[in-house]
Amino acid sequence: MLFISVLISLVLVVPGDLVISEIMYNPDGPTLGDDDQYEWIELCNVGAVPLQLDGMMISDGGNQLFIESFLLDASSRAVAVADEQSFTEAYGPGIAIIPWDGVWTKLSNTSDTLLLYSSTGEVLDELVYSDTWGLAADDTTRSEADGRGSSLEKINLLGANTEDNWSPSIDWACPGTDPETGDPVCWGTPGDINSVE
Ligand SMILES: [Ca+2]
Ligand SMILES: [Ca+2]
Repeated sequence: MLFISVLISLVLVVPGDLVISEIMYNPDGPTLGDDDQYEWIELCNVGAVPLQLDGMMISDGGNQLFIESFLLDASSRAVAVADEQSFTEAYGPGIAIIPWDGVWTKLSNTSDTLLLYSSTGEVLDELVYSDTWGLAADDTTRSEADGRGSSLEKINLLGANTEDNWSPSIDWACPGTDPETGDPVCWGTPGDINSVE
């Protein structure tokens, strides 16, 4: 077992191995709750070998999340969450949660730059998102991901972090109704394949 651990720790993580695959930057207040309790960031290991995330960092230029020891299997996802108790109460048990130290890097509800660093300080992924991403053509108000219950999901995990490759989540575990539109309110797919992939 020690031998296996040493081998894994020697795997050099390079850009493209690990990606930011989904974010909940503006949780729906009426059905979910406050941002500082219910925001989360999903990472996906799109490589072929397990990755040790210990020493990696997520930052938006303000606060930093220092990721602690966590082994993410190949083709698997896990989430860094603002508040583990709130997250588990909302989504239920069984979703892999990435342990971190520091202060939650609160995700802007307008636009933000999210950076994922390797343990050696290399930028593994960079997401510059906006609350205009995913705004439906016939909607003049706000995107489903902007406080209406959906998360923002990456469509092609191997593609670029451009607006056309990210979309509000759809059709998964819709526990509420949008008070403005009457539409179902979903909360994304943390730890699971994205609804728009
Ligand atoms: Ca937010
Ligand atoms: Ca997901």
